[in-house]
Amino acid sequence: SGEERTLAMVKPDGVSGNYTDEIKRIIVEASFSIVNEMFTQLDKETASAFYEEHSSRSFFPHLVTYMTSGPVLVMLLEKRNAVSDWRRLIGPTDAGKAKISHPHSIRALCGKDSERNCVHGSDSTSSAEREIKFFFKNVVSGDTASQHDEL
Ligand code: YYY
Ligand code: MG
Repeated sequence: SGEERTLAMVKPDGVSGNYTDEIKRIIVEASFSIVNEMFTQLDKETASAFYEEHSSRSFFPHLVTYMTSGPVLVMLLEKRNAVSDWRRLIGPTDAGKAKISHPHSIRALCGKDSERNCVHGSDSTSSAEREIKFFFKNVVSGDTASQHDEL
């Protein structure tokens, strides 16, 4: 069918700033289906494992603190070209720069800087596969009833 899946997340600053409804409107408007979603609070271990690829970076401890500072909304999105379309919608990592270079992006809308950038998106189809499994272990194609049993 050409459908593709990606993992999206509204990070703690997006949730506490009450941006989830607006972000979901943007998602639906852009023709994504929300296949599954989960509102959850990440603990240190889960946030560290999710961002494992960045574990040697200087910003990592601070990133983990930020990601565990409040609840997040994790969403499994589906459409054609979901991975690249969602990355384009969220804009560049540094939300401060996004406000200038991509003023209509989601990170420009609700992010603040290179850490508190409001939303996550998988950066490739292989990352998407890993991240979807990370949060929605029990999802098989077409199954919408699932949960993360380690949270
Ligand atoms: O995929 P994306 O979220 O756009 O950026 P990554 O380079 O994968 O970094 C992941 C995450 O780490 C980013 O969303 C915020 C945080 N971060 C940071 O706190 N400081 C940086 N200089 C770079 C990234
Ligand atoms: Mg990334």
